[in-house]
Amino acid sequence: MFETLKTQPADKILALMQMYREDPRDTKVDLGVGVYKDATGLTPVMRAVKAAEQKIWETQDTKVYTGLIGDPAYSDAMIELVLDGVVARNTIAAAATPGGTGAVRQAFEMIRMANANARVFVSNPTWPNHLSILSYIGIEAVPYRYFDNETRGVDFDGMPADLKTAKKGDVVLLHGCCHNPTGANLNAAEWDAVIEVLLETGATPMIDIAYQGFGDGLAEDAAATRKLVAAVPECLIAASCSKNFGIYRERTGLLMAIAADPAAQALNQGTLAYLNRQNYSFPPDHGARIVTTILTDDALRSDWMAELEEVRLGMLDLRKQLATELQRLSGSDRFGFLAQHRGMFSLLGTSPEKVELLRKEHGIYMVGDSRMNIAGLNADTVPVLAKAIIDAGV
Ligand code: PLP
Ligand code: TYF
Repeated sequence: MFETLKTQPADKILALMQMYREDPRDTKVDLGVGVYKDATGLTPVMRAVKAAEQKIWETQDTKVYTGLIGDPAYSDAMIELVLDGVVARNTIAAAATPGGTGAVRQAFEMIRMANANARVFVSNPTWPNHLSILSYIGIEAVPYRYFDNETRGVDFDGMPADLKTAKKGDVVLLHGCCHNPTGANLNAAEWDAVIEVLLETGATPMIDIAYQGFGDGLAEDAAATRKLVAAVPECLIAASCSKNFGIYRERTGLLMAIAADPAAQALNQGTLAYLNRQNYSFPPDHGARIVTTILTDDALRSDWMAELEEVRLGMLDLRKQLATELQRLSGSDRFGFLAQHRGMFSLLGTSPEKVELLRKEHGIYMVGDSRMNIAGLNADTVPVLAKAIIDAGV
């Protein structure tokens, strides 16, 4: 029967990872997949994660099933990390999921269950998985203007105008911070304007927050999410612990559904448990237990925060180095946006041909849309990249 299957398109980001591995040049530079790397190119296990794993190993006396929504202590810890008490706990339903991707997938399924005709408004561009999962489960994706290729900032003339065409029963997907793939983010006043549009249209917001702590700081990166959640009657949040805890392969995420009142919360909570059961019964526990152990232990939490802050500041420093070097080489400020962007990524805003040229001639691997993972750089490769960008005529 399986001869009827069709070949599916590969994930371009993951395919690039493979190409990089196969390139024999020792001068190659990997700016592809969104994984944090230190100056030596390693993705270390964070100190607090190691310590939490040791604590878990020493104290865990069973590996019996958790609940369908995971361990409630994990939900509580993550709700506090993301929302910090801005709405009453009894209005929030939550379920542990396999990574942020699992949370995104379950959120889309919940949307489809609630309204078979729902459309999901997505930024242009957005993380390719958003589009592919929406298409796979049969939800219409409606792009809204987001990236301005002239300024390499947010097109804030276009974005609210497009969001105004959403209706009650539609969903507006927003990146909570550190937009993937562009690195361009809304400022506080622009978030306020988006909240106004959401209130006017009655569309339901969904926030994907996968990089809390990678932009301006843990609290700063959640500020827009907190403000929005406090202002709107209902909201979905898909959170990932892959990046900020560096536990990519443990598959640790949380889906939150915030309702107007506790009665609606109960319905949401039951739906999240039902969806987990349909897809995998119990969500993975090890990563969630690491996160809970860290967040509920003062010493581990502060050590984790300190290491995360080092990671964040390191990426910010690389941004500044790259912008400065490009300013020197180009004699212009046209690359200043690199220092304004936040998170792991910046969209260079150049053509696929130039991206290919950078790969073939210079061994520089960035995603085809010209997304660069800033964490893939170090003090030695910043000048190499800057020179290649100028030589390629970007
Ligand atoms: N959402 C966005 C925007 C992402 O960039 C990612 C990737 O890290 C995720 C969600 C989910 O990642 P994961 O499933 O690895 O937690
Ligand atoms: O955008 C990225 O590079 C990360 C990692 O299917 C990732 O979000 C990439 C592709 C994918 C899942 C995660």
